[in-house]
Amino acid sequence: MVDPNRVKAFNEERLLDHQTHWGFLSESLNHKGIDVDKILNEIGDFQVAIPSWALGTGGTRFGRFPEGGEPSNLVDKIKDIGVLHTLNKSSGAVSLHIPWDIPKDYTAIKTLANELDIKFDAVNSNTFQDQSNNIHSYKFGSLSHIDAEVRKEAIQHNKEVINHGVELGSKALTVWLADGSSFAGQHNFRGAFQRTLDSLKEIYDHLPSDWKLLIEYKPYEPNFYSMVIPDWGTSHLLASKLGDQASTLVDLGHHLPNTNVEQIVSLLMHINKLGGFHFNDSKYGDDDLTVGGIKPYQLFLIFCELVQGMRETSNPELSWMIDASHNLKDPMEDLLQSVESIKIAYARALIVDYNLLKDAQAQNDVATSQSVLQDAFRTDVRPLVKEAIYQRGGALDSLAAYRDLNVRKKLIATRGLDSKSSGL
Ligand code: RM4
Ligand code: MN
Ligand code: MN
Repeated sequence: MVDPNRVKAFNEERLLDHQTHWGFLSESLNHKGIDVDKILNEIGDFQVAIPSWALGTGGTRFGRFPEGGEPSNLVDKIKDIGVLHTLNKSSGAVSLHIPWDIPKDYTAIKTLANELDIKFDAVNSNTFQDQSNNIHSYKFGSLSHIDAEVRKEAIQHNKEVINHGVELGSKALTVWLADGSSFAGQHNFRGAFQRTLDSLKEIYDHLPSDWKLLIEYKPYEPNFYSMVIPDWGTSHLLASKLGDQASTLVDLGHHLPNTNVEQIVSLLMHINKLGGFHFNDSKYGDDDLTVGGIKPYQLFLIFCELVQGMRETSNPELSWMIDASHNLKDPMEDLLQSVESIKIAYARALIVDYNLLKDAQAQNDVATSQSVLQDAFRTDVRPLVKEAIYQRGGALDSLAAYRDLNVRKKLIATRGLDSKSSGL
């Protein structure tokens, strides 16, 4: 684990440089009438959950090239998140995936997480793979399956996931279904939808009263003709039929190319039905690339809607999670970059002059509307994000600190080159 004193020493070397940049930026933000302390707090408070499967190297269906030193159990995974959080003070939550990461000793896991200032965010169920102890197969679906016995097993699994989450202090269950059909005629659409709704009702009835059910959607993959929950409309239809505790979860990669995700975010928040967010980036489909790596402007526009939604609607607090696959990079480096990207987009969205934007919109002044957004987007907010993290005790440059402290080398030395992480 990382010694906070090493982070301090690392920061000392960079402080002067940072202060020069921060001095300039804070002055110009003040000049624009922006409440800098308020924004610093908002950025500092923002925590993004790390999924328990993201600490290992991802792969494609062709191959996987691990770096070594991977955490092979939940304790090690939480320790790795502790390293990230010590460096960036922004990854103070874990999102567990069951059954890849079933907690064996709740008290021990909770104590460790508590020591590292890590909370338990949404728990994720998995009915997209058969597990060795499955009685039935999910080959032809789970909650939508034609056979009631298979549906029963999938429902029971989700209830067990809730029970694990209750023990740890989670407050939400995320359901992503791989259910669908790959050939025309394979499914009766209405039948598959109705069975899914009926199964979700049983899971919903098992939720504690202070829990949420977050429903993900995805247009294709692993099924390529139809998915039972292909889009936000279907997810919302299910959530609205289930009740107040159910809402839609937007995963950035789960859209057809060029979908206007920011509009989806805006409308879901307008009706208080946006429950959570999975961050990643993509060029073609569910590529699970580093968030902000390909389309940073889209990420910024999404954050503009999130910021306005958080200020102007009664949408409940969201569950934020990174949902990416790290094939080519050290997973921890990728996660540090992801969190930084998210905070940069958030910071840019926080400095938008929304009053000016609304005035311009009211006058149909299209050029000014665009300029207002681009003015914020083109501002280099990195010193703002650095300052927010620095004030919380994090590193001025988390990726450089990670490398400086030789974290991966040390993990390989203790865990070995072959240690493998559970997950996809
Ligand atoms: C899915 C979906 C889920 C995640 C799995 C691993 O595509 O994004 O959120 O749990 O992948
Ligand atoms: Mn997801
Ligand atoms: Mn996905």
